[in-house]
Amino acid sequence: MKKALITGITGQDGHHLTELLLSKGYEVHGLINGQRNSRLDEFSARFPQANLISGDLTDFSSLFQAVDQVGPNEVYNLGAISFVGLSFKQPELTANITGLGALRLLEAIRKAGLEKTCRFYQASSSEMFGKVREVPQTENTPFHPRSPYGVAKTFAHYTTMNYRESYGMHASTGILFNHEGEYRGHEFVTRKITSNVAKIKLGKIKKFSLGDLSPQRDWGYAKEYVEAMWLMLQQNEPDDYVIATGETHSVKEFAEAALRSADLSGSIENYVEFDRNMVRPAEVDLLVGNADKARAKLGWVPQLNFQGLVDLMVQNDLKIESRDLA
Ligand code: G4F
Repeated sequence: MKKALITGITGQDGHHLTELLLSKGYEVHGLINGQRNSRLDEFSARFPQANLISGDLTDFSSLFQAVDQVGPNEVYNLGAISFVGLSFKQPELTANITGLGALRLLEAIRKAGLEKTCRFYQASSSEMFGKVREVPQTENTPFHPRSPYGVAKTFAHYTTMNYRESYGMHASTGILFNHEGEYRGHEFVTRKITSNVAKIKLGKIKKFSLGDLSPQRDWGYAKEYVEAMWLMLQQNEPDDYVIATGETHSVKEFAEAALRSADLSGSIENYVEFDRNMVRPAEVDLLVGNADKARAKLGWVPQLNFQGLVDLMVQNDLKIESRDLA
């Protein structure tokens, strides 16, 4: 039985990846920082088979102990301060967890003597492209990060490549564009929109607020994106892959699609107010990825289209928001 160790296991991608690996017969281990919270309770209830180990990406000895104790065949580094907005408020913590965390984990694998047997996945991000140098973005597009989060992810990305080249590790990176779904945190714009649209539909609120509506993102379905992570670690050779749909839409278009999905008529101004506090010191204006390499080498193809993703999230939130009305 293959053993996997996942950091950030209670996050959106951790949920989907655990589901996928358990369905494939893996023994799944996950790193948690030891403090109870609602996400952890929800995760434990959903996946009682997963073994949760105390540890933290800021603490090398706990990482070494976890790697040494589990002896994983595959490590997925999904742990991060992943909310870009927060990274501007806590840049040092972001660098420590999101950037140095990857280095500590790779070093823990090496120090445990597993560098030749353990495969490593680094969750890189399209946020590294930032002020984009070309459209669409590929594995060869230069990086120009625009947030402490993007800078930290770029450090972790190059560190992963460096461990691959220096120590021959099977270490791959997935440059994942925005990916969303039913486990998405409410701080991210898509979930903020779909949960508030559901509340409006059910008469709980009349309006909600958003920041800049103009940024464009390449939004895909998280459940499909974790399959790409797994596929990367099944290849003979490690590599770097863009994972994206190839379509881009503005935040405004996402909100309009969500209103449509809930059969709410009228213009967006009837439902959305502007919140200056949500505007970032530097913005990423346009992301759209070219996943041709993943298509050719991994056989990975995105399935759910933009409106399908919006519908899935709105329907999920309508179900959740209806519960306390019953
Ligand atoms: O949903 P977001 O917070 O996602 P963002 O910043 O694109 O980052 C996500 O995708 C990255 C991949 O490119 C990941 F690496 C990262 O971990 C995360 O998953 O914001 C999307 C856009 C931004 O331009 C933001 O300024 O929406 C804009 N926005 C407008 N109003 C808002 C809001 N974002 C949030 N979170 N909340 C608002 O009210």
